Amino acid sequence: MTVNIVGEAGSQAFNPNPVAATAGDSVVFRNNDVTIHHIVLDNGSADLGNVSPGQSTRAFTVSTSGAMGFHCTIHPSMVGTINGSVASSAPAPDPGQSY
Ligand SMILES: [Cu+2]
Repeated sequence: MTVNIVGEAGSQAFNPNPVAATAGDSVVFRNNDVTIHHIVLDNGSADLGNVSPGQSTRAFTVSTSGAMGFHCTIHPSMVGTINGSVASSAPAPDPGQSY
């Protein structure tokens, strides 16, 4: 999935934001802004490097569920969140069953 970088206005800099992802998804950031950006995950698990206008970062894989923050090292006000969820493989519980 692609997260677009659309400006430098804080949480408005990314679209979508927050990003809904499933563990195992690959995410890239595409720079649709007019200046260079450098996206990293807040927890340090991924540094996607500088990305020029019109370019995309390398992909990284969402490995965990829960909220993961990211930001731009060049413009620290640019912040966003990836909300990871685990792919559901279990069948839904039978609504007729009593416990
Ligand atoms: Cu930036």
